[in-house]
Amino acid sequence: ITDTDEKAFTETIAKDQRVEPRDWMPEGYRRTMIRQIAQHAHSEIIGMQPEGEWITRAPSLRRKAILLAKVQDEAGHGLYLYSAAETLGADRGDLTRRLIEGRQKYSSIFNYPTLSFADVGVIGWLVDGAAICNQVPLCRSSYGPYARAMIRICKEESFHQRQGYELLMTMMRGTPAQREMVQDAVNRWWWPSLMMFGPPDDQSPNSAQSMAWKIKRHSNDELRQRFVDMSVPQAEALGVTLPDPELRWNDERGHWDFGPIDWSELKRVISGDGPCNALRIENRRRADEEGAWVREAAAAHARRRQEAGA
Ligand code: FAQ
Repeated sequence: ITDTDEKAFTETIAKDQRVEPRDWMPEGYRRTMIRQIAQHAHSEIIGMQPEGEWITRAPSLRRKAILLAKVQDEAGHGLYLYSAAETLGADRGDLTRRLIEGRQKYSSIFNYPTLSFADVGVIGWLVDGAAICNQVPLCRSSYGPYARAMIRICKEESFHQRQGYELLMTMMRGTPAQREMVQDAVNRWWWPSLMMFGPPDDQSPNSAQSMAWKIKRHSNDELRQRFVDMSVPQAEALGVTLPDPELRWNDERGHWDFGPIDWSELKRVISGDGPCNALRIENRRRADEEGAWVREAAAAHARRRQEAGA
């Protein structure tokens, strides 16, 4: 490391320019970026499971085609993000191993079960909605490959959110039983969606450094509030009740106040003890094992082509 390296990095951040793979960066910055990008990639890949369970049970060919496309998009986001992690020197196979061995995290939200088809709609509306709130500012994140990946991913997430909302609108126009399914799904997913934004600011160990490095542009609580403010009118338009008796408009703050979040639940789910953690990881481990021969064959093919060309 030279003084010039360090100065160039500091200037890049100060001028709101992008750090690129070839640039010198502090080890802590590299580690933080790999951690966040890997967690994000793992979330996309594990996140295929809750909705994927409904592909064979979708109520119509149209809904099946839509859901299949959405889950496929999530796979695409995951692979795209693993590529971004590789630009920092991470190895994709190693990241997957760390996930399977419980040494790297993925979003808490994907450890909840999908009990009815309304859950597919609510995941689109609330989970993709929360993901967009969190990810739009990441399009201006300081690490170039991550910021650029976010632009494309956010476009697809917006489509995902709309499909979820449209699905719920359709169900809300249906029978009383369908409306009840939607309300039940909203009741189960609302609080876990608020937890997606991470611990409160005063208990978020990574925030200060990530904000200084302009990896994060807003705090966890700011983005959570933005999500609540956005979701309340959408719930009204849909005709569902959000399961929080303390939700009320605060004229002074210009925001919706909401009730306390059960942070012990987030801790439990992050530490591996959520309703579906074991199942999600077991499925991922099996998929990794069953796909091993494909990866070996692809590597052998690439090797042979390279030898033939040389
Ligand atoms: N779940 O100090 P902080 C999607 C961890 S969207 C699990 O505040 P940070 C799309 C955190 O990693 C979901 N772990 O951390 C989709 C840290 O642990 P570590 C993915 C959580 O990084 C939709 C510790 O707690 N999106 O997949 C959670 O500054 C539908 C302390 O927290 C992203 O990953 C949690 N909810 O802020 C797919 C977005 N919250 O590593 C399919 C990018 C916190 O120190 C279907 N990530 N932790 O051991 C971020 O913006 C940030 O990493 C935060 C956390 C905001 C998640």
